[in-house]
Amino acid sequence: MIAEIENLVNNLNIIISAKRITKIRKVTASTMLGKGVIQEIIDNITSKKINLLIVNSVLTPRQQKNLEDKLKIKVIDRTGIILEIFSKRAKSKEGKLQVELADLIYRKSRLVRAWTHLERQRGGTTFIGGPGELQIELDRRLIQEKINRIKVNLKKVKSRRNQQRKLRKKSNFKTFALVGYTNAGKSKLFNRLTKKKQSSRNVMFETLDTKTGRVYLGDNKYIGVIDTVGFINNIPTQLIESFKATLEELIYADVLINVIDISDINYRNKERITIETLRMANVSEAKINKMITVYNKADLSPYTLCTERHNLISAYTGDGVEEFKAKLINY
Ligand SMILES: Nc1nc2c(ncn2[C@@H]2O[C@H](COP(=O)(O)OP(=O)(O)OP(=O)(O)O)[C@@H](O)[C@H]2O)c(=O)[nH]1
Ligand SMILES: [Mg+2]
Repeated sequence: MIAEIENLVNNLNIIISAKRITKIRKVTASTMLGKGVIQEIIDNITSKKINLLIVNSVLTPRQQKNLEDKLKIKVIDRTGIILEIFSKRAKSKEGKLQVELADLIYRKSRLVRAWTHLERQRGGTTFIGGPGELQIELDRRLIQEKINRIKVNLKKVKSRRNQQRKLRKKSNFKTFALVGYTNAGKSKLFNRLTKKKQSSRNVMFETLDTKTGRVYLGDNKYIGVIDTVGFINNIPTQLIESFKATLEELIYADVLINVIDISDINYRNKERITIETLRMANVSEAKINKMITVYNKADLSPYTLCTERHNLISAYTGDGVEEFKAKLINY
């Protein structure tokens, strides 16, 4: 899974000068990492002029602070990186609100801010120099007030969504929500099915917002298909908490479709992570049990198309998609 964090980090235009997998036999409570590893990092910092340490794990605020004090450079954990990617991707007002909320919840618990919005506006993700180094302590009360304001705004989003759902119910459509690991090809499949042009790129978390489209199944039958945000291993709980409005779509959808990139050797693991994340998002067991699984990117995999049994498709070439669509009539 080191490739995954590297991918995320590269997406933020951070240059990786050194990386290391370390087996932690005994967690040092104050810094997570032991003395030996810390010394090795210090040596690297000096020899390679490194100014940021990324720990691909969840650090407590105290651990982060202690590491920063020892290393004299910024330290960021997996949650921080994922939140940073999300804030880079958010485009719609709702997406931005939800990401900001996650960011604030994260920061509220931190002793020191990882970096400020001001810094971001000034020069992007530079990590060194700038006002961030002054380690401006954010007034927790101010953060809380901001959190409350965002929550009020998101409530309005929620009621708008409820309204839309009611309309959908009236039209008697069954809705199918595409779920799955980030980059599995949900948006590509959504485009194939609905003939819409949802952005689909080879980057993680391209989609943050929900989009709905209509699909004609023939015989005067239509269904609604929903494209939504992708999941990842160890998804920050702050994101689940703040993306409630988006994730609620999954609770209200009639059927879920788990889109899996079968060309990925880790696909079984990702299938499991998706199910765990759905549970975290309060999706019922009944809905998880009747979830349809579709194996995408068949064009990149050695498996041969056997759509009848496996729902093997390629959203890219279109192979198997019509056959898969035909099966949706039965739900
Ligand atoms: N070769 C191949 N590439 C595919 C296929 N489906 C999707 N892709 C590519 O995989 C990448 C990710 O596709 P998306 O549709 O953006 O994936 P997603 O699941 O929506 O990702 P998030 O929005 O990040 O959750 C894009 O570069 C797509 O072109 C497929 O069947 N075959
Ligand atoms: Mg997408």
